[in-house]
Amino acid sequence: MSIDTAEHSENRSKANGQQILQVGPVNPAVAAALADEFGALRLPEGAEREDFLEQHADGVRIAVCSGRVGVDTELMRQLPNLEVIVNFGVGYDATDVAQANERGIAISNTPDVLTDCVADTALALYLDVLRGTSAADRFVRRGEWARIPSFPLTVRASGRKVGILGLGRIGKAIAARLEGFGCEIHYHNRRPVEGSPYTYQSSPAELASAVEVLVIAAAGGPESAGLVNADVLEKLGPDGYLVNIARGSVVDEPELIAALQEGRLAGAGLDVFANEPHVPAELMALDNVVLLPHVGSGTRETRADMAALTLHNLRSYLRDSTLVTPIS
Ligand code: 8YV
Repeated sequence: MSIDTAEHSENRSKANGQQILQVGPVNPAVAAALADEFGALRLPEGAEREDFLEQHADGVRIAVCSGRVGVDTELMRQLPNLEVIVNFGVGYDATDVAQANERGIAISNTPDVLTDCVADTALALYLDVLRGTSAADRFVRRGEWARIPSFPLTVRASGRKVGILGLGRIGKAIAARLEGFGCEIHYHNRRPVEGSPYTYQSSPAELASAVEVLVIAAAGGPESAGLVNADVLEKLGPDGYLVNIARGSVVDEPELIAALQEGRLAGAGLDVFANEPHVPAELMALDNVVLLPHVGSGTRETRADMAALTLHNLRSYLRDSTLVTPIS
């Protein structure tokens, strides 16, 4: 028997699959392990859900979810013996963290393994929205190049003043990449980051006033909701650009749409939206907006690493009630 198989059968003996609940769709490798290795329960959608919970809720100790679905207020209340939430994704804002804290329910997430890919996505959006690469691609595909010899000029991406909202792991990785483009980096964070070489600004509005491009890398959740509001967008101004790879909730989306439509903001590169997968038609209509379907961490390598870390947390909890990467 290989070590791996030995560990798996140990898990199986300790874990009663009826105590593990998969909430919502999860990464295929995680879903396969939950079903085949652990025999976990899966929360059904729709009409069957209440009957299922009546039958199984009391036995559930462990919930495994994606960051997009999380364990919300209502579901957490319906699971009286929940001990731990194993979250696939670095963000866990879809989970009711306040209730989890009150009840002593632990949460794990998947930090670090996705930092590079999310930062790369931020740079892809940065370059695209400033240099108009997606718009230029559309221009070529529409056959317009033959008619109009030159695509409209764009703006220089190198050497800009860029503000990072949220200088955590991902914010720092974005800043490091932007340094390679000769950018001057400013940031706002809940508190100044000790030893940071970048210029601290005391509020999102101060940050927006100081820079030409604002990149949002702050965690989602109640504390950051609506941080990028009408005032911040106004400070960024008609020559300013917004990039968001964090959470749609950090931005006041209707205000962002109004600013873009009225030419009070030069453009936006967005991987995240207020109500995913809904993307407002007003944004789709704008050529100076780059829209991605929340793919920040979406590479084969990173998703495999996130799946492995999710399962590592689950196995660790089953073994000795510890988590490898608990949220701090
Ligand atoms: C994932 C993310 O796509 O990690 C996060 O917080 O937003 C993305 O990496 C998502 O969480 C998967 O559920």
